[in-house]
Amino acid sequence: MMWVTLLALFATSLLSEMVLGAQYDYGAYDPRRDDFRKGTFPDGFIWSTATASYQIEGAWNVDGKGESIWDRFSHTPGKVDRGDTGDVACDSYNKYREDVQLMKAMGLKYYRFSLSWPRIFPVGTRAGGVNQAGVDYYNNVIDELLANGITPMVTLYHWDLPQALQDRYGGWVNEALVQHYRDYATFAFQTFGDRVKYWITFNEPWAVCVAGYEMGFHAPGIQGSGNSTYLCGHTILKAHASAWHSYDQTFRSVQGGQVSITLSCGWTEPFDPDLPADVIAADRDLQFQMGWFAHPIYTSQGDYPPAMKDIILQKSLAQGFQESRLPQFTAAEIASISGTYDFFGLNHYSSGIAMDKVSTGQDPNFWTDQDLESTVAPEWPQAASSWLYSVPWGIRRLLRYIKQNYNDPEIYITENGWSEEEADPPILEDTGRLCFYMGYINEVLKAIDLDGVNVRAYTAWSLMDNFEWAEGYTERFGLHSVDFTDPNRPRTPKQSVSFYKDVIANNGFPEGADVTTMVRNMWEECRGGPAGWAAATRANVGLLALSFLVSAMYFLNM
Ligand code: GBH
Repeated sequence: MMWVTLLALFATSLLSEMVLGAQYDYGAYDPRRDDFRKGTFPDGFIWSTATASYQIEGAWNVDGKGESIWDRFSHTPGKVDRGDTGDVACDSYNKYREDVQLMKAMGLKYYRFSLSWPRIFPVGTRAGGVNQAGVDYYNNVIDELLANGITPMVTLYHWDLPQALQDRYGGWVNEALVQHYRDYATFAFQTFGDRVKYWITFNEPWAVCVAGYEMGFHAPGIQGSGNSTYLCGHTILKAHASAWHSYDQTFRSVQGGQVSITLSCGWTEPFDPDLPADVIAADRDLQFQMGWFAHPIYTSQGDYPPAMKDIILQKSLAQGFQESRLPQFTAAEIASISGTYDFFGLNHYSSGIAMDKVSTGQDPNFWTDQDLESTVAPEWPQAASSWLYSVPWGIRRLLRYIKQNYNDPEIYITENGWSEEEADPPILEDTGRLCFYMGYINEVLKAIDLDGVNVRAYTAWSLMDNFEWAEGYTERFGLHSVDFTDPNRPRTPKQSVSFYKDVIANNGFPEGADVTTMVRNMWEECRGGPAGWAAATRANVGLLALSFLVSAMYFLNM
């Protein structure tokens, strides 16, 4: 009798260890999914913040800079909220030394920023001439960073195309941009590559093509009907690969740097995980967001994802087109794009839920091509941005997906962040952002420790409030607040600065350090109660002790 009881107890304890132990099952109802995890990040982990040229520099028409499509777009009435522009923005063209001190005060050793193409080539082409003042500016920024112990990570294209290239070619739908982009990238490698070792060719081609060439709410403001979006993506993939090869052939052996692209992707859960059609729809959503660019670059078979090729072909034929609206690569192009990476640059913010829904309309576009409907969970906290929800566990699932589908690359998280509304006085106690960062960074730690994902860098968007594209200055993503009504554009740290500073100093969440106390208190506040790490630790220790006791009794034949 005793034996039966003991065996039953043993089995129960084994079972509870399996369920509650180190292994996470990703089940939506896993009660430990959101537990806090203590621990530090791998040695040499990169902590960074990011900005982009048009969003911070200002000085849109000084010292020989050419006009960009964002200058043109923001100067066109009705395109940007309230008519805001990046004419002055954070005035970082003049205040970059101060920006570097903000980073230094946070203990940051890396900074991701972008070059304005028309500040360097005013009309977009090498033949059209180099603007030396623009080159000097970026030399100064890079030198200032290095003098302060901060490593630059440079994005070559964060959306501010020279307007001249838009006028002459129609922008990214035109193949001619491949060579002009290669010339620009090559010039940047040549000029700055002695000091810059991390290059990102494009920031978020999805946004460039969907917001710029399909929806039209970003520059150049084109409302496409069917294939301008895919043509844009096609050109960008070729331009990226061409620049990567330029670096690989000419500069890599001398400069020893790395070149990749940054893709944006939210995580997508199936609406009904038991319905195969929804599971496939959720994956299709990821294919249209990320696979579109990741599959050609990060898989050895290359080319667009089969799911995308199939569905767009089928829709195109049904709509009376002779061939797919998704352009085709030649075998040589597929081969020359595949493998053009040194790491996986990821911008991740939010999550969604997708269900399968066949769209019957004949209207050919990027959305009807996907046959899905998206929603969010009612309990997800929402930021000031309409598309942004806090779903910390989403980043862990996405990281694992990238590991599994794209060749286990080194992943550099190149953006992650949270917005609050513009307010007077500005919101400096930005608890929402602090909680967002804490939750997401903690899930990145789980991805590394528990799922073996090779994450090398985390980058907070953004160093400071800046020009938030079509939303102007109405949405604030900064760790620092910027007063855009003051000609001096003063910067003030928000509460999240002290949190991020502690995380950087401690390389994560080690036990015993000061950050632990702060994190513990804030974690409970963020989760609305002490359900987090303390309780979980107690439960764990209790279960472990019980299982030891039972096993010991069993082996001692008691
Ligand atoms: C980043 O993109 C940008 O790189 C950065 O410049 C920007 O300031 C930051 O985000 C904050 O917005 O089509 O309406 O559903 C963010 C990722 C992905 C956000 C696409 C908007 C879709 C909006 N973006 N997303 S919508």
